Amino acid sequence: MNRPLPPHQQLIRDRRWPVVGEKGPRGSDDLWSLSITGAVTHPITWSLEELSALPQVQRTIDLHCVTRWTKHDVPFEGVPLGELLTLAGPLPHARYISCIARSNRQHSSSMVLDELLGLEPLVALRVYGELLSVEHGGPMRLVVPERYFYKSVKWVTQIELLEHDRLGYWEAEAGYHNHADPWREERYLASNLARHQVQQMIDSKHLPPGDYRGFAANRRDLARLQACDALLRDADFRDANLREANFARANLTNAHFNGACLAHASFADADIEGADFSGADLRGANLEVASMFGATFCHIGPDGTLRNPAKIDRHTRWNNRLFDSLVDEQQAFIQNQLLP
Ligand SMILES: Nc1nc2c(c(=O)[nH]1)N[C@H]1C(S)=C(S)[C@@H](COP(=O)(O)O)O[C@H]1N2
Ligand SMILES: [Mo]
Repeated sequence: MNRPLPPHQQLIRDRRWPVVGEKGPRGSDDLWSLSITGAVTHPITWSLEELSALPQVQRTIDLHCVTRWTKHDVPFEGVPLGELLTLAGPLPHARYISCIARSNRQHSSSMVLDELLGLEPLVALRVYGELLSVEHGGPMRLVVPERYFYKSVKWVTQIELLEHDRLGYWEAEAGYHNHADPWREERYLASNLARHQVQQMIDSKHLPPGDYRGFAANRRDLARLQACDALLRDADFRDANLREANFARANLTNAHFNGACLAHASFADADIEGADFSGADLRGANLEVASMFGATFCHIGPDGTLRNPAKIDRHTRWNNRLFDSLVDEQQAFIQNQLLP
């Protein structure tokens, strides 16, 4: 059974899926409730007990994380958000919906109301027949089918209807696309870096700590680049010369390193979730990273053939503990390269 995957996603076959983003709510032992507020005729609050007593439905949903992993057929149970909203009665000018978490940073994400309802989202309380675990959003989380998983707010406690949109946490902080359709690969908004800024930093080969999302440096000569602590989500380093570059602690989520020379480069404690290293030269590189879910080191054709394998040698350093966080095919590829 080979169901199609959205573009550039990898399939997780385990029953477990990774914990992404915040790990827990604020005040986890206090009483839980869910409120619908804002542009509605009847603002309502349900306690967790009241929510659990409402009719529960089961929906089997595919999860698509923006950091390139997909997990099929996860059976969630809970209350359809649409039914809760009907009880609250959205006012005619309510066009957007913001879902707010009970977490330290008041995490939130928003969507166009009609569009969200069309996707039949769930306020989920259970998964695989058991209560949601805390790190996966228990006791209650939103689950939005057909959108990248960042729209599915964990520990949801308030749902606010709005006339004007209010960007969510990842959308505002990380430049994640506000529409988030995985089939159209709506991962990021375009970078807002000006070309002359990029050129200046390329010339100096120095990126002071800062936000360089979508940094366009493909084919550039950036040997010995200093980019410690830089935020380089979705950066384009394809076919660049990055020999001995230093990316210590950088955030390189979904960065593109295809075909780059990274010999003796350092990624110490960096985040390379969803980054693509296919065809890159990683000989002597330090990949003792902090996190690498969804990273790619070679492409695998439909018939199982390897395409564009990264060059790895026995001087490439790994955080072996994290091999488990790669999908099976990527793990197997690296382990084969490490055999004597
Ligand atoms: N409160 C809260 N909800 C959140 C996030 C977060 O950081 N805080 N991260 C989002 C992202 S990016 C993803 S991929 C999913 C991860 O859910 P999981 O930890 O169950 O995999 O939750 C989403 N909901
Ligand atoms: Mo995500």
